[in-house]
Amino acid sequence: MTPQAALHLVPAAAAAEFGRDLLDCLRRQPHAIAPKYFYDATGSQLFERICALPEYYLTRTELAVLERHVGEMAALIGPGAEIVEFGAGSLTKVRLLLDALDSPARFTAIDISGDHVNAALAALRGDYPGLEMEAIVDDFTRMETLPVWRVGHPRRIGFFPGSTIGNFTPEEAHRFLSTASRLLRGGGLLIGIDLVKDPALLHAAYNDAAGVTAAFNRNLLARANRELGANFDPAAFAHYAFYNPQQRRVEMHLVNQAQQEIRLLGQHFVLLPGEAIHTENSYKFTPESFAAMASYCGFAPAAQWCDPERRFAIYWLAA
Ligand code: AVJ
Repeated sequence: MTPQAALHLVPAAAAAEFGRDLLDCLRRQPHAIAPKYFYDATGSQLFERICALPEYYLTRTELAVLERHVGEMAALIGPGAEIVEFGAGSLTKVRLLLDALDSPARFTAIDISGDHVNAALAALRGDYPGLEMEAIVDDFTRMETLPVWRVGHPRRIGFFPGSTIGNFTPEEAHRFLSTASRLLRGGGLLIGIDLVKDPALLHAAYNDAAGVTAAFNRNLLARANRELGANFDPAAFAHYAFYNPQQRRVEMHLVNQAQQEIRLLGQHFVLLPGEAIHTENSYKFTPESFAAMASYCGFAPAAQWCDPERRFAIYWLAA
C-alpha cells in the first residue's frame, strides 16, 4: 500500500455499497442509480475520452476560462493556501492553478477511487517536489470533516471544477455547499458550473457521434457484471440522453430493448422491453440560480468568469 492511501474506504465496503444501491435501483420504480458508479477504471477512461470529444464543449471551455483568468483567481486566493480538490479530476486543471499560485502550502485530493487519486498524485508529485500532497479516498459528498494536518493549518481553498456539482440533486448540492462553506471557512471555493444554453448544444454534448457517451453509460452495467457477478446484456440497452428544460438538467437513461432476466447478488429481476434505468442527471445553472444557491449555503459569491459564448462559468465563492 502506498503511504498516501492512509485514509480510505475499504474496496469491499465500496463494492457492497454499489451492490446495495443497484439492488435498490432494480427493486424501485422508476429505476434510478447515482452517477458516481460510472467511475471504475474503465468508466474513468471513457470519461477522459468524452472530455476530448468535439461535441463535449465543457472541458475545453472550462480550461480556456481557467487559462485566461487563472492569474486573477490566484490573486484572490492569495499566498500560502492549501488547495483541496473534490474529485481527482483532470491534472491539467489543477496544474494551471498550482502554477499560478503564490507558494501553495499543500495539495489535497479527495476521490472515491483510491487507484485514481493515487495515480493522479503520483503523476503530480515529480513536478511539484516542494509541495506537500495528500490523497483522501472517500466519498466527498458525505464528508463531514477535513483532516487537521498540523496546528495552525493554512487557509483552505476548495477546487471543484468540471461542473461535477451538476450531478447532485438540488438537496445534495445544498448539503455539499453548506458543508464546504463550513470546512473552508476563512478561505473559499473555486467551482466550475455548466450554464443553461441552447438545448441543441446540450443534446449534442451527451449524444456524441462516436458513441463514447453511450459506452460510458452502458459501462455501469458492464461494471455490475464484473464486480457484482450480474448478467446484464449492456448491448441490449439503448443510450437515451436529453435536456429537460423545466428541471434544467440533462438526463441519461439506459432503456432496455429486449426482455432480460437479471441475476444480482442472489436476487432475480425481470426487465421488460422499454423498461429504463435512470443513470444520471447533469444540472445546468443560470448565473442567478447558482449565486442564489451559493449564498443560501453560506458563501459570498465574490467573482465569476466565463467564456465569451457564456457556456461555462467558474465562480469564486468566499467562505
Ligand atoms: C463529470 C458530471 C461533469 O455531467 O457532463 C459526461 C459527466 N456524463 N457525459 C457531465 C458526463 C455524460 C459529466 N460530469
